Amino acid sequence: MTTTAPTFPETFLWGGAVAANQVEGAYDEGGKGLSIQDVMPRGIMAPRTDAPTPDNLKHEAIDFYHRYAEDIALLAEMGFKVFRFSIAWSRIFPLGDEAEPNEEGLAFYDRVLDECEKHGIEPLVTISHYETPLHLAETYDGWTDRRLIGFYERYARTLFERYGSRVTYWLTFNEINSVLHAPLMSGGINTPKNELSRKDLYTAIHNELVASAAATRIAREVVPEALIGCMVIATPIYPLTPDPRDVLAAMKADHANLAFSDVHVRGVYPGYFLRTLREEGLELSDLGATEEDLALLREHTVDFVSFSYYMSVCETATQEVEAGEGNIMGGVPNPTLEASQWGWQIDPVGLRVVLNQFWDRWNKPLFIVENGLGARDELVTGPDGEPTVVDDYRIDYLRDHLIQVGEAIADGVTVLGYTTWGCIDCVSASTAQLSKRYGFIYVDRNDDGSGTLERYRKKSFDWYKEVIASNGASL
Ligand code: BGP
Repeated sequence: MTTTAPTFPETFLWGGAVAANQVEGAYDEGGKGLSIQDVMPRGIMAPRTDAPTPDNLKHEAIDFYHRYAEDIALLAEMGFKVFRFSIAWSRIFPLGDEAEPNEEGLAFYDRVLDECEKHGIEPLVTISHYETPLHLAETYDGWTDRRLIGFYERYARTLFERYGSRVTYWLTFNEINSVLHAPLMSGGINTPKNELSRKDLYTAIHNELVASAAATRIAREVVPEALIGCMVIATPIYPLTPDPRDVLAAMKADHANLAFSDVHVRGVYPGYFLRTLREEGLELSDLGATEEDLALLREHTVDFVSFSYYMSVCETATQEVEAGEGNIMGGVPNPTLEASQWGWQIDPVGLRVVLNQFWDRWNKPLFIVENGLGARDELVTGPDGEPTVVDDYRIDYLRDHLIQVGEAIADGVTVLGYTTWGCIDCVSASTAQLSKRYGFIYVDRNDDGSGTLERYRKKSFDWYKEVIASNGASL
């Protein structure tokens, strides 16, 4: 097998990604309401708290709310072409269901966009990234209630009207398929996972998909030049053995994820999804799906498919194997792969596999909007006397994955761009800690909340700068 040097299109969008709740802090400033993240101090797997508690690192996070200009300047120094960030719904509509937006919240993102424009960085905006207003979780049980569709429509319209002339790329929901595994974080569903009925879970999925299509319809009307993308967790699921029963188990697990983009892209619920519903004793009508909903899904499909990629997993129907560590997707470990310090199995080739699978399946441009290595970094003094991190492990991870992106492009896949996750260190979604770091930029803040919040360039900072400057040739 020959491997050619990767070639990226001239228009390739190189950059990085963050989410509001993981970087902004200022959780009660500027008229912001509480979001579900403000009562999730211990991450996805732990139960929520009754009210905000002082140990919640997201309350200050890395203080991007006050330091955004300095941070975006650092991203610009690396040559970023694109910066993915999310808008905190509860900054714009503090409760989520009120009639009028909060001007102070809107003005903050104007300022963020000003900085992006100053540096010629294209914004890529996630409308909802695990930040459902807490009031919607507590009063409506999140997306299980279809009234959220209307609240989301109002929110999305407000964003398109305010920022539409400045933002081309929009994502409706971050990792929409994660609602299967993390209903509170992903779907603002307050009912604990073990008490949530399948009917309510599938209703929430339907409501989110309809809301996404509704936002797409509004974008077509308000900003016809906008490009709307869906966003899913992409995890290749391999059969653990060649036994056809394992192959089938892997296919079924894959279907659970593919269903979301099948609806976003093709506009109809796939047969295998309807079968899953039937096996649960449900029909689409039990989820409250109306003829109007189905027409909306059909008529307002997305322009591109975006995804996060961190790992692959295996499935088996024939063996007793313990589930993999640390990831929300389930599956069992692949005996051929190494794992990160948090048990996420590292599989660069899987990225090429998934890019090909998605391209063949949907024929829509793809955007890799998250990829990276969470690691414990050690701050040392660099040759210039400045603190730094010698993160060769991160460079290796990113290089290996980018080479596979190049391979997929050579396979004929259209890839719009690549934004690494947590381009600046931020609070981790799964652990709610700062010690799981992904950035090119180190932020001096520790899990106990101590630290100066100073920013330092890691070794990977200069490496990525060179990758961007050479349009991938330096890989
Ligand atoms: C994705 C989320 C991000 C981000 C990333 C890394 O699932 O969209 O918000 O946090 O994973 O995960 P973690 O922070 O748990 O390492």
